[in-house]
Amino acid sequence: MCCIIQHPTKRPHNFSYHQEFLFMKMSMREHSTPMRARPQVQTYTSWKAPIIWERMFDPNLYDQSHVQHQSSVALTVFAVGRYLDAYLNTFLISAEQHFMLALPVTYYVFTDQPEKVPNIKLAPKRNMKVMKVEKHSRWQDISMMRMKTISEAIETEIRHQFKYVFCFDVDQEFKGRFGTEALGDSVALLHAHFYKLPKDMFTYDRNPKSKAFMETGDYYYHAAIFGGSWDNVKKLADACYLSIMDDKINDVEALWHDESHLNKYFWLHKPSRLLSPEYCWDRSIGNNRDIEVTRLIWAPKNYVALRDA
Ligand code: UD2
Repeated sequence: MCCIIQHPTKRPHNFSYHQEFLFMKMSMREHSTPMRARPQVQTYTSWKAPIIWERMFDPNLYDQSHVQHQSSVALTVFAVGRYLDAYLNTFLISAEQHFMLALPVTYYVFTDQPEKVPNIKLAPKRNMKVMKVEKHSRWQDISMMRMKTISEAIETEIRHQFKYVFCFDVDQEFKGRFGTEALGDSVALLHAHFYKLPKDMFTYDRNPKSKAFMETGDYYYHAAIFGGSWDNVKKLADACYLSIMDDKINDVEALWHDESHLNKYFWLHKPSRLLSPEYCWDRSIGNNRDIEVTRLIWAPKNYVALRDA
């Protein structure tokens, strides 16, 4: 097995700065929130030995953990409007090279232009389903209403065929192994821009009128990736969608849209697995000595050209 999943309470002696930081934050939270249910947070981290191993071998060839877990994964991704031409091809081709290679995977591509979805050659036991969705006029609604679509797709299709669901932004490119080590009942991702910052700099929603309002939290999670067992992802999507609609009724919008609601949800319902920012890294971040493997990177953003008015 090439990966180490380290439980925070069993602290190894050779922690890197990043691992030390995560351990410290988890320990602080354990002590500071005694009345809350103790989170069973696990962190997947990079270690030198496994990385060397990864560079020498293709771990997916030896990865048989899915046989034990009988895992199958649905990946949802939205490519609406100009995002399809700009990002979808790269996202899918790179996913075929790195995402859960040992497992049966079906890509659920949600788009307003099904006829433009590229015809990607998929490996055996891997499929793609293209689902037509309405194009909301505001980009904020395209982003937020994904929660409703995800919930409906889980209810009608995914729950009958798959154990796990992973939900991705499309403007990303896989660069390294993103395998079974990332599976869990409820999976969240540390935001690359916030994981080293003090809590008072987290951009939670601070408007008491919004359902996403948070006075305090533990981490700042990134909405570009979340996942888990289908029932947990459905609960998350339903809760976020309900909060988003409550806000609409009350004429408020959370600061970071679906991401604000997702942060509130994971504050109240702790994830069981926490992915390091190496699972969604922004290469423009200068201080990256603690990130030894970048498994997925942000694609260049071009909001002016891609988001419709
Ligand atoms: C950030 C988060 C995103 C969400 C958003 C909320 C990143 C990488 N992602 O995204 O998860 O919380 O903030 O504001 O930082 N999309 C379309 N067509 C559109 C607009 C959006 O398909 O016209 C889809 C697409 O899959 C895209 C996703 O929605 O990746 C999120 O929208 P974004 O990438 O424009 O927002 P961004 O990068 O600020």
